[in-house]
Amino acid sequence: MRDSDHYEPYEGPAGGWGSVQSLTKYALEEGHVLQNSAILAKQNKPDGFACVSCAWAKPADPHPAEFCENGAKATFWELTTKRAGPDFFAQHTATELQTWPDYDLEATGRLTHPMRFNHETDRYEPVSWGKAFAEIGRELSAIRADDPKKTVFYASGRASLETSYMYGLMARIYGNNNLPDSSNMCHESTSVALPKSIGVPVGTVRLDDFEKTDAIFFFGQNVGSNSPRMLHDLQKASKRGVPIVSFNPLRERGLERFTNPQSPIEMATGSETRISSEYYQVKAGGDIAAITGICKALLEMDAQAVEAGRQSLLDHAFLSEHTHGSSEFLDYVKSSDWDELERHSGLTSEALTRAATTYAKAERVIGVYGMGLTQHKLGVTTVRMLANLLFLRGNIGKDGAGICPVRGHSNVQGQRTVGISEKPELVPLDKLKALYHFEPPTETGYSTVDACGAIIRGEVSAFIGLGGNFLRAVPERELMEQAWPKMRLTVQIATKLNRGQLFNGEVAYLLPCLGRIEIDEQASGTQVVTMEDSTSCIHASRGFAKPASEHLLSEPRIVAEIAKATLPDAIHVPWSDWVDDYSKVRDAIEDTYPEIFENFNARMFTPGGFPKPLAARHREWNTENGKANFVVPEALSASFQTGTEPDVLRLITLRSNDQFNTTVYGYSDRFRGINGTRMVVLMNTLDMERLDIQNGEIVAMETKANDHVHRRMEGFEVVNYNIPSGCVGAYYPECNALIPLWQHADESKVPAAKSVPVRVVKMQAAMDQTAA
Ligand SMILES: Nc1nc2c(c(=O)[nH]1)N[C@H]1C(S)=C(S)[C@@H](COP(=O)(O)OP(=O)(O)OC[C@H]3O[C@@H](n4cnc5c(=O)[nH]c(N)nc54)[C@H](O)[C@@H]3O)O[C@H]1N2
Ligand SMILES: Nc1nc2c(c(=O)[nH]1)N[C@H]1C(S)=C(S)[C@@H](COP(=O)(O)OP(=O)(O)OC[C@H]3O[C@@H](n4cnc5c(=O)[nH]c(N)nc54)[C@H](O)[C@@H]3O)O[C@H]1N2
Ligand SMILES: [Mo]
Repeated sequence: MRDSDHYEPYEGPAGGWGSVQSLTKYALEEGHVLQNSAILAKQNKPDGFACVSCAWAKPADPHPAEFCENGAKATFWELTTKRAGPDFFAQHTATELQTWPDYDLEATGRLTHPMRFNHETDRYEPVSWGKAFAEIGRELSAIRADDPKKTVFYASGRASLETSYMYGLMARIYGNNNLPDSSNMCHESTSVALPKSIGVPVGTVRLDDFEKTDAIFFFGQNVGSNSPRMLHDLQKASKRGVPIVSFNPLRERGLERFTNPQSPIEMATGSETRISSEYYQVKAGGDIAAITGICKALLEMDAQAVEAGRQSLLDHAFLSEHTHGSSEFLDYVKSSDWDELERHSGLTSEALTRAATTYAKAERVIGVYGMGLTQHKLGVTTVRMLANLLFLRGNIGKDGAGICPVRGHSNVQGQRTVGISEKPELVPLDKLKALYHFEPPTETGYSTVDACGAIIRGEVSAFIGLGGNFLRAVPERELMEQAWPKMRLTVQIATKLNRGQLFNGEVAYLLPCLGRIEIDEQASGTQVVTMEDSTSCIHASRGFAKPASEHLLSEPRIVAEIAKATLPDAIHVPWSDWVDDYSKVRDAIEDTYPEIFENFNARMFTPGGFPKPLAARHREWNTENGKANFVVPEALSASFQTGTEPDVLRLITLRSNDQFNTTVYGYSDRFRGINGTRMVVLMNTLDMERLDIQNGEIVAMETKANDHVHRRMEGFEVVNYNIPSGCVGAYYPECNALIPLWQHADESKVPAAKSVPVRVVKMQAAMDQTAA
């Protein structure tokens, strides 16, 4: 037996000196230190730019440095001095580049020229923008004439409201609703669950609620890595003595303790703030059972209180006036069995009773969550269970309380607001029809999973990617990579090279665009763009840096040029005027969505953003029955039923602290103590003993699925880790080859990336090699 070479437990807090050191390293590697430091001062400021990393709210009264380690990394990564220009592409074939790791591909730097792929030389070659748009337009028109549903318009959640509005409009005039979005792999479970529960598709919490809350319940979100600025809000709450109760299979450091790197005193004295006051290592997919257990304990305590003549612990007035289905839900909870709840959650009844006691003591509770809830078979139900829990004590629609999904990409929520959706019923088609004089398509388009299925079946002819790394982010990687080149046209609008761009249709383009931090000059002058954050506040963002190359075009311009070349019939859309002056796109957004975007151009610089109206915040329920709705869960486990086979484990695919989705910044997952490699599998001692697997051993993983696809990956180093037995952890996107496409959340179709049924398999050959 040998130890893992790549694991050493991390003892420090989140933030602190580690984050300063980590940043200095990136600043040096990516160049431009001084310029970038000046630019960082503008990050997330009312007159500055919105961070390109996470979607967490931007306060109206920002800190002098309103950024975090990972936000600053994202800035350095975009403003790098490295370039992947025509010389680079002349030297490397796509076949060669397919062997490079994700990190190496993006580390080549910013794309500089529009490129067309030449299948004969197996290389990207420079092309003029004019030729590129003309050919893309011809190809798209030909496909449209055959069947407009054969084209997919994907968007990753970074593009601005302006670009997104134009992109969605282009797809609809083209003739389809094939507008899958990264949200389909992410918070779509939220977008399906919350309208049914509370009548809005988004969270109800605003930043100031964190100042008024009495308790925070935190499910399946890794704040220290994925939304570190939120640690400021949590730290302040903790210092007020607010309990923070976390449910997560892993003991994530950011959820445990934090040293604010922006506080000189904390840095000098090394003082830390506890974040979680209670920490429950729930099993993957165990949250439905955990929440049922909390509710059960609450009911037991309530019965005792009432019997003793004390006040009830439930908010009966709220339940009767505002909700539907409470008695069915309470009956369900009462009839649930503690043994079953313990088995499915992996938590004891004592632990769940402790959490319930904290819940019962607090007048105002916020429920926060992330991918740990949404990326499961019953992801939609799990989100609704959290709403159920909040309903019991009237914790929606009052100050200091509410539900808080922490969104992913910096404008992913906003893209949905302005029409990027495969679901036409969510878009004001009548308005679009009146404004632009066309017949909008009414058939539901492809979600991400549906688009993948159609690509695998050979039913898609063209794929346009507005940002992102679709092929690397989706499940079923091997089938997808085989099917992808069979498309006629693939176009990627991007800032950096990634693996998805190395698999190409017969005609393929790589179109480089400005990043959000860069100055965007158009005919009317320097432009600003807008986005919506996780708390539904809408902000302007102004670029400050010199563009990476003089050949870059802005995203609105690229979308407009493709639209003009493809849709000669769209004579009522002023594409060119919009590009000349983005404020005119904002006027169009306002005309289309007057309730949300009233006075848009005037309000976009409001410090902290201007809020989107949210009926649920005022206890108005825009649901079918006009009530907030309880749900009775269909099962206690949110995961796929893996049967009784003990060797089938639930694989949780994880993000490290050194990546943004498929963008790998480096190989240091500092808080988890994993360094130098991403090919690890985190395993519990009991599972290792049962399967006779040693720490540091190199193993394979195979998916347990009753279909005919053999999904296997080799070369994972086992790290003996504090993770519930029956669960293993490994990194996304490396593991996506193991996720069956059909293994997604019911209703929302979010790939079930947090519990893939796998077997960990010994690799005899590899072991012998290690021993030798
Ligand atoms: N630096 C950085 N920031 C990011 C991103 C990034 O990659 N890097 N990605 C952005 C995007 S697009 C998104 S969507 C968000 C993602 O941010 P998160 O929502 O935090 O997503 P993950 O890191 O995938 O997983 C969240 C946590 O869920 C836990 N978990 C897994 N399974 C379960 C379960 O069954 N129950 C519970 N209770 N917990 C579980 C995991 O241990 C992990 O801590 O972050 C955004 N911000
Ligand atoms: N197994 C597993 N799979 C997952 C997840 C998981 O937790 N586990 N998470 C899912 C989630 S939550 C998400 S959101 C998806 C992410 O899926 P995507 O959003 O498709 O992927 P990203 O990795 O964010 O995309 C990175 C690329 O975006 C491009 N880019 C960066 N900035 C810009 C810009 O300003 N403009 C343009 N045009 N391009 C830009 C760069 O070329 C970069 O290579 O992955 C999903 N897949
Ligand atoms: Mo996401």
